[in-house]
Amino acid sequence: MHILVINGPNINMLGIREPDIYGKSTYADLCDVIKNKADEMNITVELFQSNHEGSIVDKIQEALGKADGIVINPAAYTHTSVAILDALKAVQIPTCEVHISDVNTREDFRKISYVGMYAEKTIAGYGFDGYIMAMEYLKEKYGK
Ligand code: CA2
Repeated sequence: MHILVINGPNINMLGIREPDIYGKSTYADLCDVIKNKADEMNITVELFQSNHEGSIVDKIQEALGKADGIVINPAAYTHTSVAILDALKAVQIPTCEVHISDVNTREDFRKISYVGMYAEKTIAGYGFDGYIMAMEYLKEKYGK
């Protein structure tokens, strides 16, 4: 099984600011956690981070026929991007949405998720563990 893990804008800044919300670990730490878990689960992962909406759309389109599942933290684009929603709908790859923080207990604008209108599962507020939970969900449901 092959899973594409996408992280959106500013996730590359993890550990540098706002540790009270997003923790002290860095994006490199997050990548290590995901890669180690993927090895343990006997699945392959590709990690992609971008600050650009169009690059994320391109990556989702390129996943067609390659990825069996997508784990995505669209970051701020969660709350704004119809383009990312449409790309996910176009490729029809099983998708889990992840948020490090609990978006439902923060500002009202973070309660709206366009990606959540396609994702079959949303995991929020579990820190980096949310990515692992999403991989486990996809493996259990679609693993081969
Ligand atoms: O909780 C999450 O994972 C979010 O997707 C993170 C986004 C935020 O816009 C979403 O509402 C919830 C923010 C990405 C990281 O932003 C940073 C900002 C400053 C320092 C480090 C990271």
